[in-house]
Amino acid sequence: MQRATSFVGEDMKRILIAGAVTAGVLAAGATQAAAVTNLTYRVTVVNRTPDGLTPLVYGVHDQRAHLWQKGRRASAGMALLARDGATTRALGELSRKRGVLHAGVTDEIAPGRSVTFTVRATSRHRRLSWASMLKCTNDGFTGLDSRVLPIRVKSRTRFAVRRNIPAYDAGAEANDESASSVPCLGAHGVGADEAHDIRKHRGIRGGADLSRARHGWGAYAAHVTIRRIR
Ligand SMILES: [Ca+2]
Repeated sequence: MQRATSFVGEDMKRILIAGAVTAGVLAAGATQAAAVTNLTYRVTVVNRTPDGLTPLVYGVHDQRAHLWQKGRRASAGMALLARDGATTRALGELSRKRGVLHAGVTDEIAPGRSVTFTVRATSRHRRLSWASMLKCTNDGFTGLDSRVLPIRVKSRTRFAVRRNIPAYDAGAEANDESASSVPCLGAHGVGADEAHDIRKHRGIRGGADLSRARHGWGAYAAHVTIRRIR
């Protein structure tokens, strides 16, 4: 009887130890959860091309998600965005990816003008991606891929990420520069397919319906400023 009591006592001790370990794990988890910081950023994108930029598709995410990547094939949604400025499919794709905190669409940007939008992030979801089509191209776009957002704020006015951004070729549509396939020339729908990885855009060649002098954009297609505001 005494032995049985002792056995129960040992069991109780194990249960108490297990309970203490579980409580410790839960407490550690709670500490980690509490350590997540909410962050808010203001993003301004300036159109540096002589023609329009279509509405931006953007998202805030962790290291798992990408909207597009240089050197990789464009997704179906990104191909549609780059070929025709269509945002619905790209936004849907991005919204459903693992690690995405939130995603959205801005207004379009006229030449020389800008769009400003606010994004919320956390210390765990602190990367920004976006893309916008250059309307006077076949499948040219500009944007950021998984840009890490700054966490320190030196001052509200002085600290920001500022960056010039080139244009990329989505590798989905041949660059025929034809009025039958370039949206800014009145085309609806898309031109002939091509299939290569996303790469830096080689610019307007001229000789068809686009002119390098009128539609070319030089080294950069956009300028972005990212400022933490909270
Ligand atoms: Ca192309």
